[in-house]
Parts: sequence; C-alpha cells; structure tokens
Amino acid sequence: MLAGIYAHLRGFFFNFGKRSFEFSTDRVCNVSKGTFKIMSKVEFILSATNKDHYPKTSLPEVALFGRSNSGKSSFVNAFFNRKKLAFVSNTPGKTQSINFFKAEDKYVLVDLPGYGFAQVSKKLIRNWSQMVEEYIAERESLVGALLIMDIRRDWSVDENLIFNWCVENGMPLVVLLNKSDKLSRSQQERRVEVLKAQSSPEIIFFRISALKRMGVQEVKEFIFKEWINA
Ligand SMILES: Nc1nc2c(ncn2[C@@H]2O[C@H](COP(=O)(O)OP(=O)(O)O)[C@@H](O)[C@H]2O)c(=O)[nH]1
Ligand SMILES: [Mg+2]
Repeated sequence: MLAGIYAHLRGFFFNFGKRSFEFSTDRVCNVSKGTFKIMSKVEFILSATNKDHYPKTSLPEVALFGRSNSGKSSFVNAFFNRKKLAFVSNTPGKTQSINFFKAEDKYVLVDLPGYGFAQVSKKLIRNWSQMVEEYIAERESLVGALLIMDIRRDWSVDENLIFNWCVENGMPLVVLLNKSDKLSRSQQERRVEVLKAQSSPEIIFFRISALKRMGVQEVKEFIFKEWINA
C-alpha cells in the first residue's frame, strides 16, 4: 500500500484521505487525489524593530508587505503550510516588528508589519514607515518584495508609497491579489485590469486565496525561479 513508501522519505508529510503522518517536518508533501505538492521547511529566526537586530544571515530575502486585514498572516501560514506560524498580533497600538522566517534553508521570508489601520496615531504610522523604509533601504540581501492586497480594494497612496520605495531601491515588486475566492473568475480578471491601470504596467499580479490555499504554490515557484535561483 501507499503507506509503505513513507519510510525512506525522511521529513515528508503525507496526507492519505483523512489520516496524516508527520516526520521531522523537514519538507512537507501532500498526496491527495493524485496531486503531489512540496510544501516548505520553515524556521522562525527572530523579530526585529531596527537594523541592529536583523539576523546575520547571508541568505537572500523576500519581503512581504500588506495592509492590515488583507490576509498577510493567513498567507504566511499558507505559504509554509502551517496553521499558526504568523502569530504576531497586528492589533493597533501594539509594538510592531519585522519577522524573519527561514524558508527551505535557501532564503528568508520577511514579514513586515501591516499598514493602514484607520485608528492608529500619526506616531505609529511614522514608526511603521521608518521601520519599513530602513529595512528596504539597508538590507543588502533583499532580492524582491511581495505586496498582498485584498483583490476587491483599489490601489491607494499606501501601495504607491511601497511601490516607490521598491523602485528607488531597484527592488522587483509582485502583487498578490488575495481573497480571490470572493469573486468569480471574470470579476477577478476585471479587477486585475483595473489594478494594473491604477498602478504600473511593470508590476506582476498573482490572484491567490490564502484561505483556500490557491495560487500560493505558484507564488513560491515564481520566487524560487526568478529571485532565488536566478
Ligand atoms: N475569503 C477569504 N478570507 C481571507 C483570505 N485570507 C484571509 N482572509 C480573512 O481575512 C481576515 C484577515 O486575515 P489575516 O490573515 O489576519 O490578515 P492580516 O491582518 O493581513 O494579517 C481573516 O478573517 C481571514 O480569515 C482569503 O484568501 N479569502
Ligand atoms: Mg496579521
């Protein structure tokens, strides 16, 4: 039977119907209905609020931006196939920090603090922009940035600010249009056109659903192919 093949695949996780077997969580695979997907090995490195605390690694880094409630935490969890990895609260008023996650021992996914709380003070907004801008400008190992948005929201001055930081620092930006499950396929396509027109023709858009874990694997493959192994 299928279960017999697990023994020599150290670190693999198989899902057979409702039963699952986990081994060292090194690398995770999913076998269900004939599909076979490789998930991520992940390790939380640390949280930092300024450059003195960034981890001393030489691995390439991919930054993740997102408005609060866009599904950034859900995306991090989907990305690493975990339930509660992105545990750091984004509650307004709480100290925000930059969270570093090592992926596949090959690169680091950097979860930047969320932006766009309606009720936060000017001081918190200033803290956010200083922290994030410092990271973008100072971090030499940064190879690309992901910006996660609710597909139903328009491009705003906040997204434009992030886009401009990326342009100034020569950083490629990819936009992940999350919550695509809320729209029909044709509505999604229409939203991509609208957002392209509102932003810049240079930007690549992915339609994803962190909730349904759709499109996440494609994002990973893109990162690997274009930014890590390039
Ligand atoms: N329908 C749908 N809801 C989502 C999706 N991703 C996140 N959400 C929901 O959006 C809300 C905010 O998600 P969260 O990950 O906490 O967002 P964050 O504030 O950006 O970290 C939660 O209620 C999630 O369940 C998605 O792809 N589809
Ligand atoms: Mg969050």
